[in-house]
Amino acid sequence: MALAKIVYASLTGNTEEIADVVCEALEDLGLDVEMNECTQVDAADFEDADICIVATYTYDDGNLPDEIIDFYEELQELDLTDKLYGVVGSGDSFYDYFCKCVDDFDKVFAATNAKKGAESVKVELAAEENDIVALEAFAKELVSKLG
Ligand code: FMN
Repeated sequence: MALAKIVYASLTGNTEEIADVVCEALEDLGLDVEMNECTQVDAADFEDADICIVATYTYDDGNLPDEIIDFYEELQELDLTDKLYGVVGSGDSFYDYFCKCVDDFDKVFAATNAKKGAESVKVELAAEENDIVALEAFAKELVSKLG
């Protein structure tokens, strides 16, 4: 059975809920899923996964949350050829750089040679019904790309 790993950063819970939605959707599609907070795992753990997913919020002026910086830097060192990846996250459009960290992780994943399995999903604060639909579609799209 294919294995998906979801790594998330979440200060006030919005991104964790988003990660939960993706996790449940992938499980419903028959995958094994491991979900961990970003300080509890190494980026190299993605080497054992078929699908690698990051869920992150964006902090001040479009900066990465402090707690995910080490993970982000480790990810830059990896070769994830033959893996699928996807990125989701929460932000607040009140700020200039809405969900910028989602795009930052997208770029880093692309540089690892992983293949983008689904378009990123950016959520305004907490996920609402339309976001849940988009997150479930994201999961389905990723699974459809498995070889
Ligand atoms: N959201 C953005 O999209 N871009 C930002 O630059 C940004 N800066 C923030 C700075 C501060 C001090 C705070 C408190 C929030 C900021 N946000 C920004 C909004 C958070 O990303 C948003 O509240 C998100 O839902 C938090 O996710 P969490 O509940 O998983 O911690």
